[in-house]
Amino acid sequence: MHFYDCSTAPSPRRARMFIAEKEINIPTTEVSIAKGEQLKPEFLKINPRATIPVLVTDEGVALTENLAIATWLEEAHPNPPLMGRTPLEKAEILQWAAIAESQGGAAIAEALRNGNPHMKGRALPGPDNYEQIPALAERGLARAGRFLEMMDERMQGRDWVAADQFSYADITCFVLCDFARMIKVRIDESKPALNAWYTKMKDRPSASL
Ligand SMILES: N[C@@H](CCC(=O)N[C@@H](CS)C(=O)NCC(=O)O)C(=O)O
Repeated sequence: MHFYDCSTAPSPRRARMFIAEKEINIPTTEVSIAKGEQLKPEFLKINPRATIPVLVTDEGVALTENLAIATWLEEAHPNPPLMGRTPLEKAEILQWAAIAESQGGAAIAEALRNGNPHMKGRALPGPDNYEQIPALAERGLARAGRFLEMMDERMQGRDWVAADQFSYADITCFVLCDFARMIKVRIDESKPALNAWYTKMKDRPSASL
């Protein structure tokens, strides 16, 4: 196996946390998005869609989506279970990861990629260049704020995001909530339930990698 990581980006951080929580050692290569290494021919041979993370399996298959990486690792290394044990647990975990991606991750990316002058012409990840749309930056900012409010509501009276256990859903929600800092949307005492869970998540050794 080989893992392609980028220490500054949220999607690879999700996979990195998942691997760490599973206590698996995988040889890793850092791909710097800041230096544009994801667009170099060497990397495009590994993932033509030019995104990170990538986990290349022993069979040589490149898994380029967090869900694929997590699902595959869970099958190969079932303990500790991070994708749920019962059908309902599995469904709830996938549901909350999907909600976080569409309501949180997409909103934050919209705000950051359409508003940051360093991302001019790179409004979407991937091999093609897209121009920024300033109105999307504004909309993304508003949606990211709503995402944190929704997460605060979700965390009221619960320890974990889904299925009453630490899971892939917590990793996804934590990384995306944390990444909202990049657009100056922060978790604070105004969201006590979210803040308590976020503080607990931040203390996990996998969160500091
Ligand atoms: N759906 C993918 C998303 C991968 C993705 O968009 N990665 C971003 C970093 S967070 C990337 O590679 N960006 C490259 C770029 O900005 O050019 C996943 O689940 O991991």
